[in-house]
Amino acid sequence: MSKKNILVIGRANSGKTHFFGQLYGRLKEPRSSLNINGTPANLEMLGEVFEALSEGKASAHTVAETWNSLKIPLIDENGKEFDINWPEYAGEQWDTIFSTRSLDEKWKSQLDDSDKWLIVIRVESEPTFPDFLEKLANNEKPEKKHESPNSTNWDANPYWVEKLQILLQLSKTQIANKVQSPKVAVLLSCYDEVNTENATPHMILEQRLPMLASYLVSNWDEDKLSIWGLSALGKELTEASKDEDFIDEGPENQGWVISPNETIEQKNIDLTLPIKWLLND
Ligand SMILES: Nc1nc2c(ncn2[C@@H]2O[C@H](COP(=O)(O)OP(=O)(O)OP(=O)(O)O)[C@@H](O)[C@H]2O)c(=O)[nH]1
Ligand SMILES: [Mg+2]
Repeated sequence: MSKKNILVIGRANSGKTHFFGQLYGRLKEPRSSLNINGTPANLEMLGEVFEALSEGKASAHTVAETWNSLKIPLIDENGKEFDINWPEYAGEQWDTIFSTRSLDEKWKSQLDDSDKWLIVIRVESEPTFPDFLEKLANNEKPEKKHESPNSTNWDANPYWVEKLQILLQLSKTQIANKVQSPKVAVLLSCYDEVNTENATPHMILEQRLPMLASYLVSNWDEDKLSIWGLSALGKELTEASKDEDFIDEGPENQGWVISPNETIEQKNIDLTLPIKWLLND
């Protein structure tokens, strides 16, 4: 049996916890392409999100110090067994990693043990500064800002490229040739917020974060990179909502994923697909 850790990389409020809760529900559905194969030990760490979703509301933001990981035994359609270790933490921890360019012990061992990265990006909330870039292109001086750069006032393009470069360096990955390992799945989260028309997830990433898209494509082996659209909830929920679809049909019938070469017309309810792709060698 192979043991696999997935490094989940995503900012605060990008949808990691709700995806995790929904993914777990899907793993229990026989119609999914990956299924749970036993009961994880510390499932109570997901209790809050399960309870909130069954009441049709959103769960709270993950508390800053949180660092948990859930070991989930899985089995795929062909009877192949895996164990994945899924980290649950507050996205704001990336701010420290980004500004200090270093990892503490917990993160370091997580990085060393993961050869699969799941990058969660809520494209509609990523800050980009097209005006600034336009000024640079026209040789105009951008207004001087007095604040020093931090992870929230960077344009999302250089922010993500920088972050991935930091991680590649800390994981001692050679980039002279195209990266084969870690394998990377990018999930464009809260995809229900995005006006996609006929575009595939890859085209949306190119439109919204062109520098990140070209960085990924030029540095990763094409078989080791895939870009998905993900709506774990299918819609926005708040901590006060009592959504009837969630209450009546159940959270397991809400949410969808768009495969790399498909469009919003081809919503697939099987949220396990990106994980299955990551696990297949
Ligand atoms: N529209 C929409 N909103 C979503 C979806 N998934 C999550 N959200 C909302 O996004 C907010 C943040 O989601 P979380 O899952 O808590 O985000 P997180 O990445 O775990 O954030 P931290 O715990 O702060 O790191 C919540 O208020 C959810 O209601 C989705 O599929 N669609
Ligand atoms: Mg969270």
